[in-house]
Amino acid sequence: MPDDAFDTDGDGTPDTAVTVDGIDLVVAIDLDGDRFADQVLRIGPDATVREQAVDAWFPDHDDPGDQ
Ligand SMILES: [Ca+2]
Repeated sequence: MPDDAFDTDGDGTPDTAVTVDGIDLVVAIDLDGDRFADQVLRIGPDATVREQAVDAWFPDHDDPGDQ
């Protein structure tokens, strides 16, 4: 999770990051608290929500040198 991620469940660990990719809003959610996104939702300008593969958005999310 990036430093500006939100703690939506109040446990002190950021679990949700919101960013913009082009004209889409992208929401990355850490479901299990390991600080790596488990679910990525892409919200288009027409408000449709699509789930996106996490690896497509964070291809190097398992790289320990990436933090
Ligand atoms: Ca996780």
